[in-house]
Amino acid sequence: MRLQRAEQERFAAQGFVGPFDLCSAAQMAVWRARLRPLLQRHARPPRGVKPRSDGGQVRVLSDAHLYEPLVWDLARMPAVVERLASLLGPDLLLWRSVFWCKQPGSGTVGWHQDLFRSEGKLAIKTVSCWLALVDTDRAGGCVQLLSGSHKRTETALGIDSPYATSDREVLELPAGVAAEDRVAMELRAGQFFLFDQLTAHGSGPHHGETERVGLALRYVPADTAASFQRPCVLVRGKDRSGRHALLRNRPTALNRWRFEARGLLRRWMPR
Ligand SMILES: O=C(O)CCC(=O)C(=O)O
Repeated sequence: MRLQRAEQERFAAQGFVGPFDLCSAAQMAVWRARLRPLLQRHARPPRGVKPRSDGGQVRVLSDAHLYEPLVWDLARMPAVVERLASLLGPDLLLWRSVFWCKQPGSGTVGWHQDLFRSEGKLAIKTVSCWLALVDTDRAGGCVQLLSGSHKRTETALGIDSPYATSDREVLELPAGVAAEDRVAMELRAGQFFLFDQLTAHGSGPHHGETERVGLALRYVPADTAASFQRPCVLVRGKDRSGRHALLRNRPTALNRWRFEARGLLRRWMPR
């Protein structure tokens, strides 16, 4: 399940690699049905985005792995974690998760790089896994990536926002990016891809008929110099530094109330 050499080379050249299979579409339908109540109850428009009265909304739910055992289980699956180990080394932490739910009629998630910072520095070397909970194609607002963009800055790419959702009907190519560098990552339910935090990505408007749902899981090598304000989950190997606060046991819903009580969920997560 490790990445083949050619896949590692593709990741280095493009800034992403996939799709890979986590499970069958039928198995993912079971996961999705079990996760549906969580998303119905807790997914919200990203911070700064007004709820739309006509539906057609992008909704997110951050860090459910800290209190929802099913997300914790998905994030630790060998199909994901073993491939990540080929890129990030043997000791791995999960430090963040985000469900991305796009209702039919929702607009774009604009091009952005995930510039994760620790104490102001770009110190969090993250590789994300984006897992499809439903089939997602170009018409249904699948994630699109700019091949090779992890080697360029946002300014060089001509994209101006760290992150934005909008009602726009098209996800236009930034000026100066060649059309062949744009890749629409169409996935069937149960598939995933891996991408570097610096790879520019976004998603187009959703013209499909059912909600498009994906789970982005963000991983770092355990020896990262970054410090996190929330506990991480050790998904492989050891935290040899002993520096990180770890959530050691499979979580329970009670954790949600613990984190909320400490006000951490709201203060720490930007989306
Ligand atoms: O799912 C999407 O439409 C956007 C995903 C994204 O921006 C991310 O995972 O960082």
